[in-house]
Amino acid sequence: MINRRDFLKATAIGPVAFGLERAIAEELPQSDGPLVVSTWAFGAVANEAAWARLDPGAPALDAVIDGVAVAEADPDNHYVGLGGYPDCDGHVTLDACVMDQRGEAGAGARPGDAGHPAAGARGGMDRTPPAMPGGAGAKRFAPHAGFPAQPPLTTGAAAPRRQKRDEVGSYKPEINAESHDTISMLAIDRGGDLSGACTTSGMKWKMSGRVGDSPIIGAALFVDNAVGAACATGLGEAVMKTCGSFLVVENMRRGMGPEAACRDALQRIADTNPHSAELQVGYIALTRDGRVGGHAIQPGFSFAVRDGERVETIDAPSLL
Ligand code: SD4
Repeated sequence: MINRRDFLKATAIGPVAFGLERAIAEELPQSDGPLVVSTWAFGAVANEAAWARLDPGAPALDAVIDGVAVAEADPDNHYVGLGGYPDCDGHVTLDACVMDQRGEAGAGARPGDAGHPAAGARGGMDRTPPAMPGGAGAKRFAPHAGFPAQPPLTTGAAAPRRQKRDEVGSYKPEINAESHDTISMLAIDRGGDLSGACTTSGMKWKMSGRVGDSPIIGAALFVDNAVGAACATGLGEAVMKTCGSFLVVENMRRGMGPEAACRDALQRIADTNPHSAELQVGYIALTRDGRVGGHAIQPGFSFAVRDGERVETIDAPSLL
């Protein structure tokens, strides 16, 4: 159970700010076949694309890449892919990573105009030794991996957004912004193997050059085929500084269920970050034996689950 008193002590703010404690949801039912789970309610659409691969027997890695590609291609999703919000200079820069059942991983930090950075990260994983090329080198490599430059759809729309940012004067993370955020996805396939992908345009109006958690293995995503997998959404700096997804998987290795494992990793943020009451991080997790769970710091985070029997969006419990 969450120790609310400890949380309040660690965050050094009074109970008035919090309202009532929320109940902790019970662990969700176990699945004995393929399953896909992704962050936020909009993940449900992406899950369908992943399920279309998983159901007939495709590997989990193929499924998650095709799944998140749906969000990456959606021009109305302003936190992922080509429709993403630009940084403070008006440039859309995308971060992504993938990890598979072998523990192989690939990532791209701001790889330029690659519209589908998760597939690009997989291309890098398959074809080059570096796990995380970034910047100009990643941009040069992209066409060789089959990802020709593709200008962001929002280039034209960047100017008004930048103007808005200039009005605001700084970038401040918005909790559960528009309920649309980074997509992180985990899947287990018919062979019982796990994979995951995470893809984002990062915090809107972020500092030019900022790299978030989303391309960092162990932060936004971690897969250990013998144990389970976990992934993140929310303020990347808080996730990175606690090796969030790695910690969730390690918690499951030590016997915690997926929801408890996520909750414990969030408590780590609450215990160490004096600003934790003002930021959002959400984790989802999947065990090797088909149990899923999720948790967040703030109310408002949801995740989408799809298996042979369920098409569900679940409101995650939260520390606050
Ligand atoms: C980042 N983690 O760049 C991403 C953004 C995100 O919910 O997930 N927002 O920090």
